[in-house]
Amino acid sequence: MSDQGAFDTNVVTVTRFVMEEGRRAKGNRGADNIAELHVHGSESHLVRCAQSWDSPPVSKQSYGIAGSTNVTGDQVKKLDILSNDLMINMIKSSFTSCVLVSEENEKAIIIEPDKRGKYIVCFDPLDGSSNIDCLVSIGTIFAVYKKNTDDEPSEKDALQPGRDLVAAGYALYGSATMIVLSTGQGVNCFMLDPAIGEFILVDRDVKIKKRGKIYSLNEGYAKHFDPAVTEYLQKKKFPRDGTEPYNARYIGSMVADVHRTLMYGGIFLYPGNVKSPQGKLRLLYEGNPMAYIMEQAGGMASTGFENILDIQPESIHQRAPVAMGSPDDVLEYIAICKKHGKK
Ligand code: FDP
Repeated sequence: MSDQGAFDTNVVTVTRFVMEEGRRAKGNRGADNIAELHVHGSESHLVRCAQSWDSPPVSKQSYGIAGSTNVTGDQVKKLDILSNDLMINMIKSSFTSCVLVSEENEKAIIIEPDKRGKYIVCFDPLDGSSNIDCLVSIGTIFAVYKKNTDDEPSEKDALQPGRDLVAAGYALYGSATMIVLSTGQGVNCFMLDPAIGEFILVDRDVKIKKRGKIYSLNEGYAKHFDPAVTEYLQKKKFPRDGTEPYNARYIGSMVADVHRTLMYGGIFLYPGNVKSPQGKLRLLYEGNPMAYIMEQAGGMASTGFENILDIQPESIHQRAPVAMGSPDDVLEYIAICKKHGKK
């Protein structure tokens, strides 16, 4: 147990936690995955990526928030491009992975033979990038698969259903910097302590509420919603069963909206609509990792018709409609989708 005195000499850091988890899991299905991931330190590299964004105001002033020019008038890279370079370099130098899929790269990155390991990492280096300029919370999302063939690594290796993930999570750069991580044994949250430069376990085995009181989606697209979405929202705003209407919250950064849903309960939606039948969010590095976290926390994640983690991906940047959060809320949404039927 952690010492509660002024100076805690027994804090559980993310590195220590993953090592202990790997040791505990020995003999279980995911044991070698977890241990291997840890031994080669790929998670700690992801952690370091998050850590480097710890002082966003300073970094953003230094580099220029959305690119173009910084305060000294120099031409600078956009933060999302910087984050992408950082992620790629960190993962490559961990010798753990052979294929990387990034939101910022049209094609999968095949790692040079001398730096290869057996994992495939799909990531969105800086999710919510349209929020950078106004300083709203943003994040990094990642999903880790194991290569399941002995063939030469290729883009195809990343086309695995979310059900086969060995680890996933996100870093949220909000009022504090937090890493939320699952290696298939529940969800744990680690907050950055800038004083010691370590991520400390603050929430162990997080579970989402069975039902929440918040719905979260971009209602600006209401004109184009499918009838099922319109009916669901009507039910949340004008309940006929004597319950209180739900609150609406939408940040427009998936990491922040999903994290609030995990913490407070409720439902986060980015459904398909008439204009974009598959919605906007990308399956490999947005839908799947967040669905994995939700399921590991006792929640659900669905397209409205199919469990997100069961989708067989066909291309690395494919989109999927998303409804995730408290199980009772997601089930209610699925029931309405099924009533309306698939288009
Ligand atoms: P962004 O474009 O700012 O990077 O998929 C990216 C994403 O943000 C998500 O983080 C967010 O949930 C969504 O797009 C917001 O899209 P809308 O502006 O269409 O609501």
